[in-house]
Amino acid sequence: NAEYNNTNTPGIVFLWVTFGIMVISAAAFFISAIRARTEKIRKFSVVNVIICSVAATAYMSMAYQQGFVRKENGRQFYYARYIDWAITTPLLLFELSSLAGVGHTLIFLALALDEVMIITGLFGGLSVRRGPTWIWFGMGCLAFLPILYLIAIHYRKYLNEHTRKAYTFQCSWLIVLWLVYPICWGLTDGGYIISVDYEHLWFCILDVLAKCVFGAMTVFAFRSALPYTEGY
Ligand code: RET
Repeated sequence: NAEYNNTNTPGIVFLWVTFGIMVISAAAFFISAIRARTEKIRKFSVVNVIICSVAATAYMSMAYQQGFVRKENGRQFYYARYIDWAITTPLLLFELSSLAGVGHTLIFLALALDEVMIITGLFGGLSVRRGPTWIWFGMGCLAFLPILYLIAIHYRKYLNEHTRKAYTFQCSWLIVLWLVYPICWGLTDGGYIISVDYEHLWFCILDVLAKCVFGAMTVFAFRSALPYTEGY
């Protein structure tokens, strides 16, 4: 059924609104980067400029009804999301890792696992046969588990009295939101349970919370903790 498998007016509106939110957020983080008084605050601001600009690009491509392929079952598959996630989720993990003050080697490990998670989601979503779809999904979840272990448990060893509160909040926020993504994936690209318009709605809400709000918390709400983060 065409309405269910395609983006209709509501979906287009969600996509343009989210595009606008990403552009405004990128501009706010840019101003924060220019005005930052310490290099650490500037670093966190710049990471968020990149995250929101990349997301804005993906949202524009989807709002213009590009950035998708049509699967053999007739449903639109928006690969633009995965280009966005492949670039922005490592940056979000880099941001959280920098807040914890862990070294480059552990950051590298988290980012590599994150890439595996996103790319398996892409191949799972592209697959039309049901078997491979869920095998890919399982593999993505397998990559997600060690990421959760690293940020929820291992990274805590690196915290100091100044960063502990900020990290605990940001880490909890990230984990709660990131756990919703695979569920949403199961209902959309994986299981086709909900329509493409609702797919956009839920991913728009998640992306604004996981990128703009997450970044604003780090850069604005927890600004005073940033100079105390370890590393360069
Ligand atoms: C997939 C499917 C494979 C299994 C898992 C997934 C997790 C995705 C996540 C995405 C997070 C995206 C964010 C985007 C923008 O801010 C790829 C859906 C575990 C956690 C935070």
